[in-house]
Amino acid sequence: MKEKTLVILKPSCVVRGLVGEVTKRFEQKGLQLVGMKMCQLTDEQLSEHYGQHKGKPFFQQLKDAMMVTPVVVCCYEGVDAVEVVRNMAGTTNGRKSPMGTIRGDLCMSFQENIVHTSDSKENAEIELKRFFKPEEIFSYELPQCSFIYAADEV
Ligand code: FUP
Repeated sequence: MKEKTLVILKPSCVVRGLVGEVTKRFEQKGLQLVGMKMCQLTDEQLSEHYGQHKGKPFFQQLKDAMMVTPVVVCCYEGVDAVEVVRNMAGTTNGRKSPMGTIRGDLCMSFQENIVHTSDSKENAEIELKRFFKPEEIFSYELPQCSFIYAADEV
């Protein structure tokens, strides 16, 4: 079944000029871009988004780093999209993330790690609602769909 997931191209991605490189990878993989916008995140949004880290010593620093510049929020759709995108991002620490992953190839940091990706289907739904209005997520035909998936995969 196709599902949707959230990717945030963080300030480290925007400032280092890696937006094209990262989105190219998702495009080449066969994921469908169904939502994309640049926005300035707020402390309130980030307190909710990173709620699991509330009270930890790095919480404010993490939120501040996400507000240094605008970010690009993206919604990608595909079969098992949450897991596929998460695997493409790699592990949290860029210094340890395997080569071939976005973080492994493009960054040296735990926090300044280029992308946020939803970690489960449930969280993807919550996070997409947090950052997109319903009308900002699109539905359109992919003519090449039968070359991306076999008939019984979609
Ligand atoms: P991930 O799902 O890979 O983005 O990782 P987490 O949800 O664990 O972390 C969210 C963000 O908090 C990442 F940018 C890393 C940062 N973080 C720290 O800076 N210090 C920590 O101890 C844990 C997370």
